[in-house]
Amino acid sequence: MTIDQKSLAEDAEDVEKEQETSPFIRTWPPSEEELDQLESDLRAGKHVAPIGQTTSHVEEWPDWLQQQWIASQRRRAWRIEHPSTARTRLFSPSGVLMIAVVAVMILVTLGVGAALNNRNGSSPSTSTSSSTTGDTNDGMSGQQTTKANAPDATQQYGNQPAKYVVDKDGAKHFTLTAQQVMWQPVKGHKVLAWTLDGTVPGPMIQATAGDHIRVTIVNHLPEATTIHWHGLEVPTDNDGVPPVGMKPIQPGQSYTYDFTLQDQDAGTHWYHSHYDDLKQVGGGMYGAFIIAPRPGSPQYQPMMQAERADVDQTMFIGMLGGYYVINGKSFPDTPPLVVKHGQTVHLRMIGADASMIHPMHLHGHSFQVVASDGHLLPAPYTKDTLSVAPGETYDVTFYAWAAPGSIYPLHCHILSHLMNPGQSGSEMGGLVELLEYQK
Ligand SMILES: [Cu+2]
Repeated sequence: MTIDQKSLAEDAEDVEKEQETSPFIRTWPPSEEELDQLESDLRAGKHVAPIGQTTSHVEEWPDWLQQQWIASQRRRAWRIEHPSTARTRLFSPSGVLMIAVVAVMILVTLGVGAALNNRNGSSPSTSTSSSTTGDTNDGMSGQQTTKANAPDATQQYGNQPAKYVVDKDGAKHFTLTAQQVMWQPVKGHKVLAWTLDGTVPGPMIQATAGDHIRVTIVNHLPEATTIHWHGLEVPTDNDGVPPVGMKPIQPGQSYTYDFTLQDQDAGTHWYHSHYDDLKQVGGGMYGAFIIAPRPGSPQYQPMMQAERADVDQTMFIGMLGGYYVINGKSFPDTPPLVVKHGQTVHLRMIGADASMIHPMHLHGHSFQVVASDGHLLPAPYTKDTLSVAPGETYDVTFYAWAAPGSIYPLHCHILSHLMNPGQSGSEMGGLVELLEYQK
């Protein structure tokens, strides 16, 4: 017996033992009684299992997820016990009811159509359906559905370089306005966005380690806000987390953050709201904070070398009003990454999603992961799929080897993230962007 076979046999024994001792479901499909017992135990907060004892219950799951899981197991058990064919479905009570409802609807529609035709005296093709506009958000994510008097966005794309003035003491002084706009993740579909300066993502702050930075946030939102400088070593009163260190910035007020960038802050970072986070960050209130290493600092030489590239793109990956978005846009409206054969490309991926990890996969190329959370890795590694978790940033580089005119997708590999609300089948949307080689 080789070591591998031995460990496999031991694993199988362990699993058997675990199944015997697990207080959870032992047979599949579970019986109604077992499901009832499990449900009442879960509701009573029992079964806080040692890690690894079972896969059927995770103690950290929130209530709603537990209930969802139980419901899914019930449905599954029911389907296994009651295998249905098209015939049984059609003649089941619900099937018969469905046929009756459809028949009534057809009759009513014909009746209304006929009445209208009689009134108009002609035009059998007159449509009686009221058209719905794709104007407002499809309501996939509850927090975005608030009707607001937000103006339409005046710019189509975010990530624009943030402008600054130099104060008398030499500080670079940026001013960003927090405001709501109606934003289009794809043409013709507007969602309410919480933004800085009216775009998703907000303006890109670019600076150099050692810079003295001031950022004035003017709050034109209907509620309070703050900005957190994600990944930067700033004093607690500038960290942007109420009630720790600072008070929230109330609507109509402004606040100026004031800090100096450290050498260890060099790299790809970002800023985002830290107030009513789900609504504000989930609504698009974030932007890039790109910090170049200070010449002469320990970070300078290695970082300039590792991240040197002909093409530099920042990609915020997240969700907005029910749409999966890269830089605030869903495919096919995500701007392409345009390269020339022979160039080197530097992608800065930033996980701006409120809850999901997105495994980003590049077709036809592998890339070097050179930095994470802004910091250079001791040894870069090669990947073609990189999971970007909420809050993380990654710097990856690759060589554009392919022939002029080539096109490759760069997309999330959770396939349900490649759809826009209302899409189905072969349509593609969501977290896809195209790597396009110039001809
Ligand atoms: Cu994804």
